[in-house]
Amino acid sequence: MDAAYLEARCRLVDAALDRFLPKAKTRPATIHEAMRYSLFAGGKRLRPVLCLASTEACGGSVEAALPPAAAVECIHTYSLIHDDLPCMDDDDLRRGRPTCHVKYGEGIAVLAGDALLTLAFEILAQTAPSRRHGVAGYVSELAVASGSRHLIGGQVLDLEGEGSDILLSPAQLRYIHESKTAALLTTSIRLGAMTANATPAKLAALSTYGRSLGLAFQIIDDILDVTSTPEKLGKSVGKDEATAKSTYPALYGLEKSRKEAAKLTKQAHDALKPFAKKAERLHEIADYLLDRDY
Ligand code: GRG
Repeated sequence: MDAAYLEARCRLVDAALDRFLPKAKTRPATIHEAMRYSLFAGGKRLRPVLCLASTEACGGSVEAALPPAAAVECIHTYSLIHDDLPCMDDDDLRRGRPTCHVKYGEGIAVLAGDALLTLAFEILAQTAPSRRHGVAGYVSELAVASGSRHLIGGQVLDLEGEGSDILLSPAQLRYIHESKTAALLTTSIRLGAMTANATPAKLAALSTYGRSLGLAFQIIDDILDVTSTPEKLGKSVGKDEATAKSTYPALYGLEKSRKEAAKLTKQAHDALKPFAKKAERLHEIADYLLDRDY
């Protein structure tokens, strides 16, 4: 992956987020500070970068895709803040910093998550419609991916599986990964394409890419929980094993999990055939995610 491209994209996304977010001093300052604290803590910006690369693959303008790119990062950050709360995963470290509730208290952390969730839709509503896709379509796309059938639904199943000493079946595990991880990644990609007036056929191909990429991404995330360090990842590690959580490494072992991630990444590449050279960045991102060590 071209590091200069990634850095430039992250800078563009960060500048857009800074513009879209209320200033830290806007009253009541605590909530705006807390939102900014978690949002600007150094995430990989994977979802917005995918959104912009997908726009490029469809021949659209990166500028026009900045609102959806910022919106998906707000949703993602909200989900991390809430996932780290004591009533969920109870984590102290995220993106290399104390988690939002450790820094600001639980009440403010809940509200900072809520505020980022609602702000995401405020930002998304500012996206210009394309010929085939209107603002209602954008809003519906993000609402469905973030709602009880996908992002939140996956978290519910994860919560219900906690404390159980029975490993989930492969189909159940895949369903959780699809809901919790792949759905928002796919929607980030689809929104970028929608702003570029993508045809239904292109959207279908990008959905296949997103689903395969999202599943591979989650498997690698689970592998890194076993093999990496908090210094590298900026979050706690080893928790899955300690809590006997059902993950790919727990079900299949590390080697088989790596093979599955590689197979899914190949499927992601294959889905991009209709885009030929235009999908170069999407291909690079898929390889970069498979090979990452953080
Ligand atoms: C709505 C509370 C709530 C949760 C939804 C998304 C989610 C479920 C929980 C967040 C924690 C988690 C393990 C999510 C799975 C997806 C994933 C691996 C997130 C980490 O994403 P990265 O690596 O993070 O892109 P950065 O910090 O780089 O943005």
